[in-house]
Amino acid sequence: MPRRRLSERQIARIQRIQERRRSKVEARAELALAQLDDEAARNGLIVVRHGANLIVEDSEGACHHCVTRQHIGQPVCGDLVVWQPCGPNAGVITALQPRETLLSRPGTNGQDKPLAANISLLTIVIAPEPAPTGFLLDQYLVAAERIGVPALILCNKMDLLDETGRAAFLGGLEHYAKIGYPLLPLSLKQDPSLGPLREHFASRSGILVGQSGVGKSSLIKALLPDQEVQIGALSTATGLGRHTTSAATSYRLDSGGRLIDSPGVRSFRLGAIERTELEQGFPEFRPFIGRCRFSNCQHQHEPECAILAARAAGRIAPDRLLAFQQLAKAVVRNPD
Ligand SMILES: Nc1nc2c(ncn2[C@@H]2O[C@H](COP(=O)(O)OP(=O)(O)OP(=O)(O)O)[C@@H](O)[C@H]2O)c(=O)[nH]1
Ligand SMILES: [Mg+2]
Ligand SMILES: [Zn+2]
Repeated sequence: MPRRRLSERQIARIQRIQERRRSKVEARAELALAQLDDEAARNGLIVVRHGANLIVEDSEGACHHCVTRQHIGQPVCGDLVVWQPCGPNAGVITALQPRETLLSRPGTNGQDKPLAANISLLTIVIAPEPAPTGFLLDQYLVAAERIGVPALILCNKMDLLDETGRAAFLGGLEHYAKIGYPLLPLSLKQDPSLGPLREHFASRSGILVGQSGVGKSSLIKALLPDQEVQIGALSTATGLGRHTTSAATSYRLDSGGRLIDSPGVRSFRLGAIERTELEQGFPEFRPFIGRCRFSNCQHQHEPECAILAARAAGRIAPDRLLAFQQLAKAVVRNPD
């Protein structure tokens, strides 16, 4: 269905309604707080956020429905917070702890929207079906480099390919492993135990990202059979609609690590970034950066371009250079 464009008046009206709603929640939070004493303040972790409603996990693993005070910022999944209980399994978030990392994606208004906080491993899930599109993988890898966390590439649903198809699929990705992004082929259908995967997540704070339908939630469900996780099978009750993940949700692993399931995307766009930042997002480019003849080299077809020379020498994969060139056109702020 084509998306309807809203008039400025309609947008202003929606904003006023949202503001009213926010003030109501804020008033509720303040009222609850007025009746509490500071001594009750506790630490917690945001499990999931649905608009103004958040679920906070306490240090014993129990979950509480919380509202938040507006002026403390926007807590997101994975954030560490201070909260005060008010009533059974309910509370008010009163402070946001400093974040170690923050993964964002651009919102519809052009501003970055925080997705998950404090992650220490970005896991990009791909599959033969739905087939990878639009340099999504490369964009996520740039995002990982920007926030300084390691990335892991999970190739799920390998059961859908025969031996030749599998060799072709994985062969096309081999260069990622060479530049330091581990590649883990798996099939939940054939090996639901996920042995090698568990090791990667042990005592880390991981997130699964990627296209809708690649099996992110299924992977979490297989790791945590006792938890309720929404899997995208067709609804058996109605035959309509898919249980696709709607909000980033954090799960506690037995190993002490955590894993965040995130809503699938059709495409991911890095927010507008500088060319130098995009270049740094391709770690295999780094030895060659600053060595081109022109200081503002676009690495397209300029003479004496060190990046093009590195591709010709087999030190940069052609697909990665192509991804860089496409992304440079799409996301670089003030391209010259
Ligand atoms: N053949 C095959 N199917 C799988 C495998 N893993 C998951 N699936 C199926 O893929 C479909 C989508 O799985 P989900 O786990 O909901 O995918 P998701 O990535 O969480 O999707 P979103 O929540 O929309 O982002 C389900 O029907 C799963 O049963 C696998 O290894 N092989
Ligand atoms: Mg899902
Ligand atoms: Zn160049």
